[in-house]
Amino acid sequence: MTEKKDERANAMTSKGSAQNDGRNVSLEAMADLRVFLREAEQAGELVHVHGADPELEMGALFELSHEHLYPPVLLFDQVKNCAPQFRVLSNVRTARFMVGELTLDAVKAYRNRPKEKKAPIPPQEVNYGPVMENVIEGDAVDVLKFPAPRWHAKDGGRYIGTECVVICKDPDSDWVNLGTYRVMVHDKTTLGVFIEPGKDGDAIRRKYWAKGQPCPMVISVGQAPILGVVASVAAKNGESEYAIAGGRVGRPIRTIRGKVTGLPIPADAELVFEGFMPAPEVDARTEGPFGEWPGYYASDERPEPVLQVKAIYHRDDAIIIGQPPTMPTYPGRQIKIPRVAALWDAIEAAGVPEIRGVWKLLGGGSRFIDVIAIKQLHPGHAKMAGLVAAGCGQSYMNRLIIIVDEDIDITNPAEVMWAVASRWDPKSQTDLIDGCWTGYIDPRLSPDKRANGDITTSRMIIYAVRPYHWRDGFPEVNMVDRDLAAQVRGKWQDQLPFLRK
Ligand SMILES: Cc1cc2nc3c(=O)[nH]c(=O)nc-3n(C[C@H](O)[C@H](O)[C@H](O)COP(=O)(O)O)c2cc1C
Ligand SMILES: [Mn+2]
Repeated sequence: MTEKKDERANAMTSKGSAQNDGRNVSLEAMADLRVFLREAEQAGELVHVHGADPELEMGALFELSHEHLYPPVLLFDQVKNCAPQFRVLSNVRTARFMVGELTLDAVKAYRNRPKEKKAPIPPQEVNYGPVMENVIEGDAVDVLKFPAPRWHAKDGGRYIGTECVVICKDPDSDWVNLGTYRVMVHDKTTLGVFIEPGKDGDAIRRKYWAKGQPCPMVISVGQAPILGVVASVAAKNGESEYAIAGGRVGRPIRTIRGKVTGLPIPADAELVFEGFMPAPEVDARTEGPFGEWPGYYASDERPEPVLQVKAIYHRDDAIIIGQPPTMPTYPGRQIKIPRVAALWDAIEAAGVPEIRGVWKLLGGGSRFIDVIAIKQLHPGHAKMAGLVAAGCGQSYMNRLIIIVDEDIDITNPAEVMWAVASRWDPKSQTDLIDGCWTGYIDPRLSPDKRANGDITTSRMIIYAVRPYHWRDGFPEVNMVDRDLAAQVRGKWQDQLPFLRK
């Protein structure tokens, strides 16, 4: 289909498609988990799993689903030893109809998206929503009756919150913050929440504790996909993720005032816990270990504050989102287009010209290994790109930056390593930088640094580019010209099946 036809097709579905870049998800599916479920079924991406065991079996099935670049959307029902009406839904934000093509063109399209999509729309308070179908208070509160899998073998507990949304409000203003922090089940009325130092949620709870008060808090463990998207990205201080989400889906997010805390709860959330988080001096329990995205249980176990649950709200047949980390070696650990785009933006914002592509090498997850293609304009240009990438705000938990020339297909790991093999002189084309920003879940953070609170590691920049001053004399590449290859493929593929992709 040509681009024009594509646009018309999107317009005719009257679904208000989110993008024109191959994504078919409707805005309403981003705004409503039940609509998402229907569209996943229509797209043929939904797989029902009956009767799986929350003790490691669901975790294993989930992990194996990540052997696929587009993991199936898994709907676990009749979960073993759980009330049959509650369900667990996995792989929402990796569905093919939601993410579209994972290509450099998709990154470019994302960076060029129209500005009006960014204008926030404040949430709208309503009196009733499906989350109020069941209201549980007082002695009836029991978080143990909902499915909470032990996902990885050495997890220190059962985790009900993985891709959840934790809501709290700044005590000194109207600012309501949404953040995704993992949530472990301790007992009937107690949930452990792991909020790393420096996160907005951490700053807010400390303000209450400084006044000698517990922090009012709401945790939603099943909600509109867009709420999970905005909760997992840091917004500017004072900016409401509810409003950002509304802007993205083109309508206000509807909220209900919590009975206990007054906090705004998503009106169509699936399962919500409401209560207070006292200071750790008052109540703290052992949290972790938990299998984390770098592929280790690095943050181990330590005392963390807890949510004392005072009320539970849920839909009759609540759907809990289950999205624990899996090893970054799996294809299903897709590249995050917005994250790559943000790094590209940061490098350009620092004034580095001719960036031709930004990507991540599989194995490094969405942080550890950056690959940047440039068209070298002058001596020192590659160095500029490398140093900015290593030092910009997007460089959290980076280990390695590889700069390559613009002829390298940076989405192909073999080509990237070929550039390293053939254009890099380790001694003269490498920078090592000490004392860079990392996090507690970095497995290479040494025990003594961890103990001292020195949360930094070193990082390396590899300039796998033809040295600028002798680039014209550098041996020529003997690969078939890419345009010629495409032309020949087009001409012959009907007769020669090996040419078909
Ligand atoms: C699936 C998932 C799980 C996450 N788990 C945690 C976590 O347990 N603790 C944490 O501090 N951040 C976690 N994050 C990262 C935070 O969500 C992210 O830093 C976000 O900006 C936090 O919100 P805030 O900036 O409002 O504090 C997770 C992100 C995702 C996508
Ligand atoms: Mn925030």
